[in-house]
Amino acid sequence: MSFKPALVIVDVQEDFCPPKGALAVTGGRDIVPTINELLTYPFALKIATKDYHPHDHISFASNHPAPNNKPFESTVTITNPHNSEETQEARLWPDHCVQGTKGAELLSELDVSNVDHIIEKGQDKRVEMYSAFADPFTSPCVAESGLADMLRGAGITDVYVVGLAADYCVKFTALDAQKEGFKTWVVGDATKAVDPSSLDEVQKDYEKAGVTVIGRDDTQVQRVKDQSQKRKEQGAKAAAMAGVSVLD
Ligand code: VGL
Ligand code: ZN
Repeated sequence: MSFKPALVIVDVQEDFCPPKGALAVTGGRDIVPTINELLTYPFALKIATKDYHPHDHISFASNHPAPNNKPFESTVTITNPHNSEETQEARLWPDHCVQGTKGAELLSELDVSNVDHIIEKGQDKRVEMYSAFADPFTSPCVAESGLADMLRGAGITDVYVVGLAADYCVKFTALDAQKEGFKTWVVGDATKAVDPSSLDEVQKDYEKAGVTVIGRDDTQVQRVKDQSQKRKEQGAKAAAMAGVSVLD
């Protein structure tokens, strides 16, 4: 059975982290050593995503009139710009991850030298986009990132998701990855939530969808680590059968 894993690192950006992030998630910075360790493993593809909003983005409380514009509290109804019948209730946030600002940058301690691609999302001011694949509208979808094609093009079978925040962008990215046909694993130790008390609900959503939460020492992570060794052994075996010798 083929196994070709990808690592997707969601929104490990300054604005989602203490001490200065506009939408800081408690402990957000603490997951970086674990992610950097995962980045040294032989994933076939390593992708980092960035929430990357224009200043007039619909999810910013500052872009809505009082009194229904309290960050973290108020919600608004967003209508599909291509279909007035399709609507979605979305939470309002402080301004965050504005294109070109310090807050939108990936954490400097994240080892981006091991990342193959960076995907930006949330650029369309008309829609919220937690998932790194697409906005939540379906008839039709408004904004797609190209992530699904990138993963499929590389022959990926399994997607490992880490990053911020566990209850928003990580959750919707993992659910979409599974929906797109990839066996999806969330490395729980390498995520932090905006609201940790919501994680039981997130777990239920994952169970319904077939997404599995694992620890960093899980056998499924070990399986990724073992890849390079196995590939080498297979290569040596194939070469031996073909009658050639391989120098390591
Ligand atoms: C996120 C809230 C707003 C996230 C992005 O990355 O989880 N949360 N925008
Ligand atoms: Zn956002």
